[in-house]
Amino acid sequence: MIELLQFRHSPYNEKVRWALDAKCVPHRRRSLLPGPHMGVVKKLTGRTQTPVLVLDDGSAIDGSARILDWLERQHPEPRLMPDDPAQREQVLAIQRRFDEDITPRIRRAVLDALLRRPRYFAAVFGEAESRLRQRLYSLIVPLAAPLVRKGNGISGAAAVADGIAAGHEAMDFVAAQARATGYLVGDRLTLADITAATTLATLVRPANSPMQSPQPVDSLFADLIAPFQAHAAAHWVRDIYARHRGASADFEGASPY
Ligand SMILES: N[C@@H](CCC(=O)N[C@@H](CS)C(=O)NCC(=O)O)C(=O)O
Repeated sequence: MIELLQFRHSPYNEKVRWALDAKCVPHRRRSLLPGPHMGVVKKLTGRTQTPVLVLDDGSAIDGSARILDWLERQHPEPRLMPDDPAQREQVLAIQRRFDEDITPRIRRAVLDALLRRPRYFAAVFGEAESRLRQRLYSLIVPLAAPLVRKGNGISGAAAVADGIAAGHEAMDFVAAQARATGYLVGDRLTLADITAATTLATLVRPANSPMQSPQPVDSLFADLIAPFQAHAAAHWVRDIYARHRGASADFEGASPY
């Protein structure tokens, strides 16, 4: 059975989980803790980024866009790409914009707030772990924080402000783009919707996403995401999750299908 090596709280990982679930691809999920994940992932891909999909023959694919491309070819139904070539280009352009610009910028603001609360950080990423392991992990977080900040370009207050600006930019784009049909490209769900919804899920925390837990939300993190909640795009995220995300969004181990 193929295996997804993942972080629980991550837009790129959630994008791949959604596509696997939508296509009912039997798979196993293994949640890794940021930091300790490096040894495991590097052995497979030579890099350290998640998500990683390990195929039945032991080969590994990383990069959410590459994984989605593989999935669309191997498991074409239901289709997450339009048939029309111009619309396909539009979907890929939206995916690129989020993957390469919007998502890393928003992540700076999100990670900054989480790193300031080591226990909450440990709960967010270590929900599948025992309380004791979460506690031990929370003691490492402050030590690793400078490296995490450097690796993600969190260079100071300006980078955090830019991350918040990226959240507003993304929400304005989504609200305008989805106004006509409820979808970002054409009149049905595509990878563009999944990419935008999973990125914005870190700010909106829709039901049925791992980004909704743990509860209660840390107060600093709550302050960060509060200004986004009433935006039309936040309603779009909740609605698209409710209508399209399906019931098996969050599980550890083997998939129920
Ligand atoms: N472009 C990559 C980005 C993946 C990425 O940035 N993953 C982050 C989690 S959100 C990660 O694994 N960071 C840890 C690391 O790079 O060591 C994709 O689309 O999959």
